[in-house]
Amino acid sequence: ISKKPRGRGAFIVLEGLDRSGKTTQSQALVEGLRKHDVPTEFIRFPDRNPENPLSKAISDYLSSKTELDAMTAHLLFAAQRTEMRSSMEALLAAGTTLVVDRYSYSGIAYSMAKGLDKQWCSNVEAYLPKPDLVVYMEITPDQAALRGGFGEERYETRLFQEKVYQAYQAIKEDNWKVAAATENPAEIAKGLLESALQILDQCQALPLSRQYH
Ligand code: NYM
Repeated sequence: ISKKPRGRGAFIVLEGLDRSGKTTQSQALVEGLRKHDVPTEFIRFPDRNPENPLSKAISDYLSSKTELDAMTAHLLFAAQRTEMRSSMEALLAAGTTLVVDRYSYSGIAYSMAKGLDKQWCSNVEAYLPKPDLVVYMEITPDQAALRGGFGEERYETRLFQEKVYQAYQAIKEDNWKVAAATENPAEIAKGLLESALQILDQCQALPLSRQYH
């Protein structure tokens, strides 16, 4: 079996409001890439593994079992990304592409929605690896609300989602790929796979860079 030798993997992130379809699309993208013989792993933030102390602290916070100061909560989510950093970098270096459901931008957007300062929130993320591709699943809070009732978790209210939406508008970078979340899911998946394969080709020659540094 002859496979094209590959350099490093691509670091691909999906972002968006709750109910924007990120998880469905991330999983479709993983499948699509694997069908193209691209070694791919799926990661999500927050990770919810109950065996891991950081994950447990986050789950308890999201289910309102615990309360935390807004800055402390921000640091907790960022701590999980920091904890994962070396294993993510090792996978990428070994040629594995990572499809990541939420990353620093969720951290920043959800904390800004609570009134925290964008710069302070970003600083905490500064030394983490920067994605090669960020896909933003664009959906308005109105459209998201049409997808059925929100869940029970912290942040899953209409008013809060409105603030998160504004925060995403404020942090969106020019090179993000914006996908209309209300389009046909198969069409979205096709577009994302094309972008991912393209970025995979381009990023081979480039070192991984840092978020805001
Ligand atoms: N969330 C997620 C944050 O507030 N900060 C973060 O850094 C990350 C990664 O967790 N409402 C919030 C956004 C979501 C919640 O995410 C759980 P999901 O994708 O529903 O499991």
